[in-house]
Amino acid sequence: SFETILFAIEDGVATLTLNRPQLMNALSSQMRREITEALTTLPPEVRCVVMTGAGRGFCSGQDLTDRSVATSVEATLRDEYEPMLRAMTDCPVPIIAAVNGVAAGAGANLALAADVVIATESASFIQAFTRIGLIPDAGGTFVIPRAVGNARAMGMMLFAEPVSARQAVEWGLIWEALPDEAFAEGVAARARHLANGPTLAYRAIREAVTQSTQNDLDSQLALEARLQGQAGSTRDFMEGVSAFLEKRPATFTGA
Ligand code: T3D
Repeated sequence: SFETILFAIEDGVATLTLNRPQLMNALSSQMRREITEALTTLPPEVRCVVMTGAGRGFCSGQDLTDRSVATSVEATLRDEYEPMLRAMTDCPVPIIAAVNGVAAGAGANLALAADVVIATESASFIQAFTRIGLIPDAGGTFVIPRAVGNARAMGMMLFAEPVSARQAVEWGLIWEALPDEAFAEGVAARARHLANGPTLAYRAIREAVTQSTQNDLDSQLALEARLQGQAGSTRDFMEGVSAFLEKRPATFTGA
């Protein structure tokens, strides 16, 4: 069992809640290890993960009270942040970041590493790093310029100002911003949708979209053919086509 996160599974949805609300869910070493462990040991019934934060914030990034002077920042990134980010990008099922409040520093980039980011309208995203003399990490320099272009990425990173959830949607940084009162039910509906969907197709989509940043068109078309070959041999594909022809909703099992 975990001490810094809550982890609960219901109807195929695993909810991972960062749970140090007194520090706006700052990432301690233990929390990074617990997130990594939770995501790499998901039971097979889990078909969607929701990551969220306890209290009024999502995550304030590196716990600035947890730094041992002896540990180098480089080693922390390599040994703890990178495995955590990898556990997200290698996760066999889709991850929704449900950004319930401010997401700062590595906390913002943790959210942006999810497949889908849904924020409450009062949330914001802050590349806070330069305020303390650091550079964006936890994948931020990879994801952000690709999502919003260099002009906005550089502005976010150099000025370290909060970007509101609505602005983040307008810029294409996140999927959706919901009014605070509709947030919990909106996230739950999206999670149910994914947990009842064609899980193997979702995984292949993530792979194709990830590879597209490196591939030329020929390689990407070849990759699509290979991944579609996999999707086309799933039971979910047979079911999807049968359901369409029989004019009924499909029942996907993730196989
Ligand atoms: O190894 C390495 O260091 C490399 C890795 C670096 C990765 C990084 O993430 S570096 C960036 C670290 N994060 C930050 O610099 C953000 C720091 N926090 C803030 O800027 C603000 O707290 C927030 C914008 C997140 C929220 O502001 P606000 O006004 O809503 O809340 P608050 O009052 O500032 O915070 C509430 C409490 O949480 C407060 O404690 P207190 O006064 O009630 O005892 C505050 O000190 C604490 N807290 C917030 N963020 C952190 C934190 N404590 C430790 N670490 C934090 N990151």
